[in-house]
Amino acid sequence: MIDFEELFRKFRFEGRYAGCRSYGSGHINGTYAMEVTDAPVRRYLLQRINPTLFSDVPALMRNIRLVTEHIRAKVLARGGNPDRGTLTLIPTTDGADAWYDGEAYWRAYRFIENATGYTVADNVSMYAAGVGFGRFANDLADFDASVLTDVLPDFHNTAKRYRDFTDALRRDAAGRSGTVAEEIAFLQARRKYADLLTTKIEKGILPLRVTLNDTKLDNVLIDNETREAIAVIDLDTVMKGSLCTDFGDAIRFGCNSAAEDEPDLSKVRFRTEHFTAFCRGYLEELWRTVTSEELDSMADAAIVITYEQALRFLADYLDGDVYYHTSREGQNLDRARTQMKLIDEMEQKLGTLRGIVRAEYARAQGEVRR
Ligand code: ADP
Ligand code: GN1
Ligand code: MG
Repeated sequence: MIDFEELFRKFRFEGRYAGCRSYGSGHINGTYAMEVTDAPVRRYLLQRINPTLFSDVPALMRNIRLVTEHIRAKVLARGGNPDRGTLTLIPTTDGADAWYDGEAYWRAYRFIENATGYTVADNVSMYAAGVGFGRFANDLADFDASVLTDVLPDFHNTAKRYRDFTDALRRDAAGRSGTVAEEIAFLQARRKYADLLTTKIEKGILPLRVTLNDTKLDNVLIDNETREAIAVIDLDTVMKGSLCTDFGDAIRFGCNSAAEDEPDLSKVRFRTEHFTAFCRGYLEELWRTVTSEELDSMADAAIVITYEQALRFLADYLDGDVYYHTSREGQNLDRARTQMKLIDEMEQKLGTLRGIVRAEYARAQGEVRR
């Protein structure tokens, strides 16, 4: 049992402890809303950082502090509210970024109220997410990526993810490989995707920038009233990477008409109008920054990153569900299958998707110049 009242005393919170409940839909950390009374704020966001995954939490927290300070200055410079425009860390009573309980680190943020992280998108939230992630990339365009620690090396190295998948298959730790022959064959037949982005990054064709590396739609908070993007959250994976990876991951998640773990595949469709909406917001923010190689790789990156995620989900299913939080049997397999359905649809529409990227880029240029 976690003693939340004791945890409350470890941070420089205002007010008095009034309760704590599990919160949000993340797959990695333990997230809680800590309620307080007698304070100007109603609650704080408290997280138990996944200790199996993150071995160097002080370095990770330093990354987050540096990046949020940088964005904070940008938000202030454009006259915005920095308490809503980025995450604000609440220090521990000792002035540290996180508190260690002997097993795991805990951290706390200001709670960004009246905002939602969507798990299934509509057009408006996809456009807003495009703006939010695009602005994030722009705000960090002048940030020196070399000062950040690579907390999860090879995180978006698809070739490495393919090798990990092959290892999981060989181990077959949960004895499940015989039941997913069709899924395994689907991924093996598309082996070419494993090298597509990785090679371009290694050769320097795609430049390295500061990227989020986890641009799920629910990692950008959208204002409940204005429906505008407020802040990008979930900064654990901020590292150097390619813009195409962030773009592809956002499309993978946001263009799905159903939830990531939807068991009924007839509900899972790739929403081309969401693709257009995201490109619009993203390129309105980033058209001055993107290179023509990045533009040319964006639509393909959506397939590659969806493929990478399918490898990861299926590998975790084969391993016996040890990485992603699951709440039911077969959830990681359902997740892998939704990714495969999306890949199949994107493959059929690839020409159209490439055209949309170009058209939205031209539109963004024209809109701003007009
Ligand atoms: P995970 O790494 O497990 O995905 P996140 O950092 O994304 O964890 O947090 C989980 C959820 O908690 C988010 O999807 C979002 O809904 C919510 N959340 C996170 N930080 C804040 C915050 N500062 N204010 C309000 N909600 C937040
Ligand atoms: C995890 O933390 P969360 O739920 O935003 C994962 C991502 C995956 C995603 C799939 C650190 O994201 O890489 O794309 O699940 N994060 C980590 O839903 O592994
Ligand atoms: Mg998250």
